[in-house]
Amino acid sequence: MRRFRSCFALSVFSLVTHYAVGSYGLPSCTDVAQAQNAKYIFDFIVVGAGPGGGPLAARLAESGYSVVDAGQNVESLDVAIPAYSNIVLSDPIIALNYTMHDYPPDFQFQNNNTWHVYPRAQGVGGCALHNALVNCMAGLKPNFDALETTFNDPSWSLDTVWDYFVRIERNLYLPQPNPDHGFHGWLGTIGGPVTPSNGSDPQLNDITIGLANSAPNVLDINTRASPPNFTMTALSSTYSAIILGILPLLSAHSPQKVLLCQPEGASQAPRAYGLQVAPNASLPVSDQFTGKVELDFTEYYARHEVVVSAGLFQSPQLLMLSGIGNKTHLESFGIETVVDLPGVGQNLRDNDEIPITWLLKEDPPAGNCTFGTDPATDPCLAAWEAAAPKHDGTPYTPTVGFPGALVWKSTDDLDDPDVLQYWVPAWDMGYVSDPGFFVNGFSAITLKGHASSRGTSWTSKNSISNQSIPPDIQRDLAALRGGIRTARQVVQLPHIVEHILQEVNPGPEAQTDEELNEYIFEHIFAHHGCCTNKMGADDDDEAVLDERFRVRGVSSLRVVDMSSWPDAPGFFPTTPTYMLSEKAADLILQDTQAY
Ligand SMILES: Cc1cc2nc3c(=O)[nH]c(=O)nc-3n(C[C@H](O)[C@H](O)[C@H](O)COP(=O)(O)OP(=O)(O)OC[C@H]3O[C@@H](n4cnc5c(N)ncnc54)[C@H](O)[C@@H]3O)c2cc1C
Ligand SMILES: *[C@@H]1O[C@H](CO)[C@@H](O)[C@H](O)[C@H]1NC(C)=O
Ligand SMILES: *[C@@H]1O[C@H](CO)[C@@H](O)[C@H](O)[C@H]1NC(C)=O
Ligand SMILES: *[C@@H]1O[C@H](CO)[C@@H](O)[C@H](O)[C@H]1NC(C)=O
Ligand SMILES: *[C@@H]1O[C@H](CO)[C@@H](O)[C@H](O)[C@H]1NC(C)=O
Ligand SMILES: *[C@@H]1O[C@H](CO)[C@@H](O)[C@H](O)[C@H]1NC(C)=O
Ligand SMILES: *[C@@H]1O[C@H](CO)[C@@H](O)[C@H](O)[C@H]1NC(C)=O
Ligand SMILES: *[C@@H]1O[C@H](CO)[C@@H](O)[C@H](O)[C@H]1NC(C)=O
Ligand SMILES: CC(=O)N[C@H]1CO[C@H](CO)[C@@H](O)[C@@H]1O
Repeated sequence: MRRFRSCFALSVFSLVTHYAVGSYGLPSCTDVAQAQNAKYIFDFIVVGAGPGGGPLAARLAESGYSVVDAGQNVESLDVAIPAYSNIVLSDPIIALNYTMHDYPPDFQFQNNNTWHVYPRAQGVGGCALHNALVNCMAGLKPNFDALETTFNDPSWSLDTVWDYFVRIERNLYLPQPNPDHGFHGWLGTIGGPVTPSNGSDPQLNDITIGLANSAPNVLDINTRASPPNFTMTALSSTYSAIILGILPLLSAHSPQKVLLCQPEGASQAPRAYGLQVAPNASLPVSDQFTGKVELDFTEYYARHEVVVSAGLFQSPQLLMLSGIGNKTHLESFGIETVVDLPGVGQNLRDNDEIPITWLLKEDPPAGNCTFGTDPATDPCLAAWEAAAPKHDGTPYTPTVGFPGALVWKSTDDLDDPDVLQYWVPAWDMGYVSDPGFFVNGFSAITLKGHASSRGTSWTSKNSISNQSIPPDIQRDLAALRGGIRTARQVVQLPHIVEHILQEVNPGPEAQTDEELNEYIFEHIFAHHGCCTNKMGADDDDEAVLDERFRVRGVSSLRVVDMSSWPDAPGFFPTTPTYMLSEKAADLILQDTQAY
């Protein structure tokens, strides 16, 4: 209870104050209710329509509640074709560029990526607008086992939560029925067990056969049972992000803070009753930001709840701007503390990824692709459009883009796989400023799930400054080195070796642990950041949320997005976060019926 002391002090204080007390305390909820402008009152306000907020907002609206959501609809080829995922990253309408400090300035290694941008997207779909659309449920058992144990609640078991995946999936690649998959949801999925693509490139077809031979148990990656330690899988991908046509959208409204009031009764926690927004204001990390201007504020009110789903950086920032966070930190920005919740912005986690790249002997047909917008000049786009609706067998088809993945345990003592390696028939050094480009590139990316690095997302009004702890944990580095070495063995297999011209990164001269470590430190990348408002038990001082996603010490306020996870979910976070969003919608609807 130590955590809530300041909020009790404040509630006693506000009993003797009145509405519009400004910085001296919270307005009384009774006064606020009378003052609310009916024009701007909704049942729920959801801030952010990414994988965390989108499905939840849609479910609340579907259940008859009025919901308002900040974000704009983006429709373009860039967000429809997974192969365009590198182009869409620089789309000025949606790009949000956060600055990331990988290592302390005095650390012996520095990342060789001069971009130093941590990409995020604004708009309906959130980062699902510009991500690689990988839909992967593997690696989640440790996450849900931990949640089940923390909350002593079987509704968090992987088996139970899996029902949400079945609910949302519209599987386009497996025969029905299948107890692990859904066929009627809103998330179209493609891919599945790998079959040599029937595309136009004999070289890639042959390599795919070689990859499949490297792990004879060709299994679906999205099954309730953990994938075996070394198995060939395929990644399935979505066509559609989130269909949110039913929502009234508030385009480009930038919330400044959550409005909080004090209910009658000293023992009651402050209540969230709305949002202060600045219409037409851009986030400082957006291309549309043209400098500081005087902001006009409008208030939107919520009859029931405010749900913050603005992603791993913006969600803790919004809480902090509302007076919810580490008291010492808030004071340093002159923000009055309503709830001293030191976990806000802490516990920044991510997956770690490291590429290994080769040149192939032949240029693949992707060499003819222009990644353009006109099928008349881009033969690959023409092929993609002609193959609608499934888009099978074209150079832009995601199953060609991801011919397969290997999943294994980095050490025998683990119960579940913690490493996933995906193969890309392209030059892929991750999200870097100057990746170089080779038409005949070929890459394997090793992704360490449940990585040990921790950081902080400290937030000031205009920037996100943060620090990640370098991956100096033996197990993480060993797992990444193991990935590079495994990939080198795989490309020696028949059907693959004859197509390899040469290894380029890190290059055959990097062999010892030390040489590989140096390469890893300089080229590690990640974009699955999370966990900055973690769910946790009552006795966990770092917990920001309880198991119903409620912000501790405040009523009618929840956080549902990547920041809600205590640990990075599995290997790819989007589909797990869609599930979280669906579960949160159920909990909110249950709790709302009780009003
Ligand atoms: C380049 C890249 C590739 C990726 N590839 C994959 C992949 O292949 N598979 C996978 O599973 N995951 C992938 N991810 C990760 C995944 O996309 C993210 O983890 C996920 O989108 C996070 O969801 P979210 O809802 O927490 O936040 P976000 O997706 O960041 O959504 C937050 C939303 O809130 C809005 N918002 C923020 N602040 C405000 C504000 N103040 N006012 C109003 N609205 C606001 C934003 O505009 C945005 O729409 C990738 C991520 C990146 C960046
Ligand atoms: C964000 O990054 C993209 C991709 O590199 C770039 O095109 C854009 O100019 C950047 N925007 C800002 C505001 O830095
Ligand atoms: C870092 O990048 C520069 C420029 O791209 C390149 O010349 C240099 O070799 C790189 N260093 C390493 C260690 O990869
Ligand atoms: C590959 O394409 C040919 C010709 O279009 C077709 O007959 C065959 O069935 C396809 N094979 C697969 C595995 O899709
Ligand atoms: C997978 O497990 C088997 C048997 O337990 C073991 O022999 C093998 O080395 C493991 N492979 C990897 C890549 O961990
Ligand atoms: C927002 O900008 C649009 C276009 O510039 C304008 O039409 C609209 O009135 C603005 N809204 C507010 C609330 O300022
Ligand atoms: C709060 O932030 C201050 C300043 O950064 C830090 O010293 C302190 O340890 C934090 N408190 C907690 C409980 O995390
Ligand atoms: C790519 O273009 C070259 C030259 O125009 C052509 O010979 C080749 O057939 C094309 N490849 C594919 C797969 O279309
Ligand atoms: C506020 C804060 O902690 N900022 C830090 C972010 O990371 C860089 C690099 O490690 C530090 O220099 C900043 O102080």
